Amino acid sequence: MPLQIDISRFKNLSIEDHDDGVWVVTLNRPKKRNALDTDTIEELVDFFSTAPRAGVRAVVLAGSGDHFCAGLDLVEHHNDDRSPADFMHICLRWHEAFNKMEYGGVPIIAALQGAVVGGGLELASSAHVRVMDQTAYFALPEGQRGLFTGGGATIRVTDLVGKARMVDMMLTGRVYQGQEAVDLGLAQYIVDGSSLDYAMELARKAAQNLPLSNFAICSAVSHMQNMSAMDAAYAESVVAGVVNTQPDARARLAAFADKSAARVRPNSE
Ligand code: 1HE
Repeated sequence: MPLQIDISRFKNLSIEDHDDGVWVVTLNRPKKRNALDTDTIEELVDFFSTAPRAGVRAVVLAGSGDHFCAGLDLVEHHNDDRSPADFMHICLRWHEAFNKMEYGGVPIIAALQGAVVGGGLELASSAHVRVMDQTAYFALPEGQRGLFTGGGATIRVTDLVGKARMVDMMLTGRVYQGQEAVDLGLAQYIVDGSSLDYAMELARKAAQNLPLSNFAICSAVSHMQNMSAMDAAYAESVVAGVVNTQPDARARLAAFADKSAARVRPNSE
């Protein structure tokens, strides 16, 4: 029996369940540019801890208003006047949420617009696919604010753009946008229209894959990046042993064998 997600308990996230197994999770504090306060992080932990066991087949992660996310709630941080230990524990909760996303096994497609900055970029980089519209821009303003990244940018943003660009972004506040952001790997898609619409399209596509295949894609690849090549090859064999012999795949393989399944073709002009 899958777990139920009680959407009434979410306040800073608005959550919609679509019939096709795609859920839309929207940061819902547009007046604060969706800045990440402690309650929002707890709600992300809650949702993404439950989603893999609740039959969620794909998630679109969005931000309401003109900006995806302005990062750490700087006003809350200022008002709370936190101790080093307090803030360490806050960062650990961010990691809990973002690790649940990256390693949870449910495909997450982020729909980006406007500012994707600081902790907002850390959040976006925990998704598996990022779609940006023409307004989206990426930056790490931590250096200018007298701060340092605490939500995984040193790991995930560095993975996306490389160490030298990550350090430059932090030192100089450099902003990336448009096609250049895609070329660097900050997003995989840029669209002229709505990033949300395109993210939905991609999520619906991913949701048609078998859940066990998606689980492997959206957890094993990340785990294997943390392993030695020898261990990753071993782990890949074990995962493939389980996934590639799943009974649910037999109908898909039969359709290929009897030539009724779609073939892989180049994109038409
Ligand atoms: C906020 C935040 C926030 C806006 N925390 N309240 N992140 C940053 O350094 C980015 C800070 N934000 C901005 O640069 C701008 O707000 C935006 C470019 C995102 C949007 O600009 P704009 O002109 O549309 O909005 P605004 O007038 O600056 O802000 C509107 C309101 O949102 C205002 O609140 P109000 O009550 O006065 O109306 C702002 O205070 C509020 N707001 N951003 C709190 N970030 C685990 S470590 C992670 C470390 C980091 O993430 S550092 C990067 C922080």
